[in-house]
Amino acid sequence: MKQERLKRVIANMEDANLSQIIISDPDSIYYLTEIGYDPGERLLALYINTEGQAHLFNNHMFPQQAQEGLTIHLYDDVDDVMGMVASVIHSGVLGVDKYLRAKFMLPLLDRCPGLELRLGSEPVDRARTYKDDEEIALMRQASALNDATMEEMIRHLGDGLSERQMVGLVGEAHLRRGADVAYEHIICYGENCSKPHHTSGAARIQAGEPAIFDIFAPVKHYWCDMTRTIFFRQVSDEQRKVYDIVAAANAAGIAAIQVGRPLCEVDAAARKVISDAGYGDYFTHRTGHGIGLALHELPDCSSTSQILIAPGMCFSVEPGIYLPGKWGVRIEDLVVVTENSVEVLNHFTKDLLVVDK
Ligand SMILES: [Mn+2]
Repeated sequence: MKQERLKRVIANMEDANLSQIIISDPDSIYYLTEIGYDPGERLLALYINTEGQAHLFNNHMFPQQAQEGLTIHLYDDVDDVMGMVASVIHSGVLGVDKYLRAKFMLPLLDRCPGLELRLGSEPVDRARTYKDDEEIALMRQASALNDATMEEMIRHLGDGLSERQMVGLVGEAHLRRGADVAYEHIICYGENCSKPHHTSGAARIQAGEPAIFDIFAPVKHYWCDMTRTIFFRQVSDEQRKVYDIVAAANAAGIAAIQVGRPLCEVDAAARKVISDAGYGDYFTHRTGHGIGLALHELPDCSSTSQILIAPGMCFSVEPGIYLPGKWGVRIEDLVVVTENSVEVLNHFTKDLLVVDK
């Protein structure tokens, strides 16, 4: 067990008035035990209570790792696993996280009459929001891998590959450099750049079009995520203008990061640059999202986020302008907040690039 992290989770449980919780989010289980995988339809669950007891329910076919302070309950596919869970919980209130499936939760209620369930994701999610030094080092490592991959990939822009083929090529490069898995990146060309969450398809790039490379992958469980917009062969005056506005919005968002201030101010700073330039209607999403063991996690960096910026937070700053029927530009970096400043985890250039071949 990661004892320091467990202490923080227990403190958060006390704040939330929860004496016991069941965690089924594999990332949260990994956070505390370094055991974490997608169990498919089977149960992988970690029970903890404020006395510091921890029980892991794990199918015997999956990875195990005995560790101090953790009781591991192995089960077989024919065992009554929810009966095993029921045998460790106390009566009263039980926090369950947002991912515990109804097929486990309802049988648990059947076995424990009078048990009161409450949403109990917050104690771990809040702990995960403030990365420790070990996690920050892993976030740096993941983004360094992403920087190198971006550098390599944009050289292939003129190879005639479809968006979908480019997704595959980026995935191979990520794996070759040490990513855990190849992921479904967002790669778009031309008009598809006007759709922030375009599904990469058959389009091939033409001269004068931008290409958006929004590439992400977990590396030793911690995610990188970066976006650059690159132009192919030529760039129009309007494209250059929009690019400069988005780059300025990205810089303004990063400059607004200040410990103790709410995250909505980061969104407001980025948004103001785009609105002042007359493109406010075309910046259609929040400025950023927290990232770590999950690609999207706390803290939210949107216009309504009152979460106060604090050391250890990692999140993206990714403003964009999307012109329907034409094209779009997005520029995304990850940042980590430190005691006295902000460290930008991505170092790949944000200068406007025109790739010729
Ligand atoms: Mn992102």
